[in-house]
Amino acid sequence: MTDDDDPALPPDSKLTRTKADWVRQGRFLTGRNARPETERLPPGQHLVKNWPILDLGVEPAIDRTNWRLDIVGSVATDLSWDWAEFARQPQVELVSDIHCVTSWSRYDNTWSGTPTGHLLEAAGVLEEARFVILHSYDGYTTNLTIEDFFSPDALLAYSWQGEQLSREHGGPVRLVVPHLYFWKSAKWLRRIEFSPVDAPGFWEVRGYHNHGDPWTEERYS
Ligand SMILES: Nc1nc2c(c(=O)[nH]1)N[C@H]1C(S)=C(S)[C@@H](COP(=O)(O)O)O[C@H]1N2
Ligand SMILES: [Mo]
Repeated sequence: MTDDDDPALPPDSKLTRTKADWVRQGRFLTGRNARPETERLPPGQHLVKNWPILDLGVEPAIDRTNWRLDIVGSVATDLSWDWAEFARQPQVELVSDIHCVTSWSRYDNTWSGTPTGHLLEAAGVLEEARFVILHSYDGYTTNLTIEDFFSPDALLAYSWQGEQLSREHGGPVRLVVPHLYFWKSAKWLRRIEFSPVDAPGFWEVRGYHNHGDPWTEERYS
């Protein structure tokens, strides 16, 4: 599968334009530098109890019967999982906090899914792989280093708080990488591409940080 197969991006929404403006303003930067060991809430963040929805404004309706996940690129074996095959992979339950660059954080989210580390073996990720590019059903992309992608608390999640992951939050399956700002956690996952070279994604080419560590306020590049 090539990039030509990616669906076209939806037109800019008001939120997309607002978030692009924040790059220019340096919105929510405090200059403080909290440490996760001593302070649970990263600098410039506030706690919410609800779970806000943030995306490009198009929420693809994919159900488990027509969903597929391809794992391609720097791998020994290309994989293309349908739901039944995904469900046969090892599953874990992990609890983590969400930190969104729009300044909200949400504690204690219980996720179920396949740990990303399982892909190392399942696809035979090659030595040359340095980066992971996530491609989603809405045309969204985002990029991570393999170290961040294979973090022990990262997973391909299909459930949240014991319930099936809803469409608006990225169901059937989304990535969850809790130690980075939540824009790195691609919803409606379609394809995972391992690569020797980096490929900045939707927000990374619009002024957002290539790495996105909330603890050091890597909001903008
Ligand atoms: N496919 C896709 N994934 C995405 C996005 C998106 O627009 N499309 N938005 C990102 C952003 S900016 C955030 S903050 C989180 C929001 O996830 P939530 O709506 O479940 O809170 O999803 C991330 N993953
Ligand atoms: Mo976001």
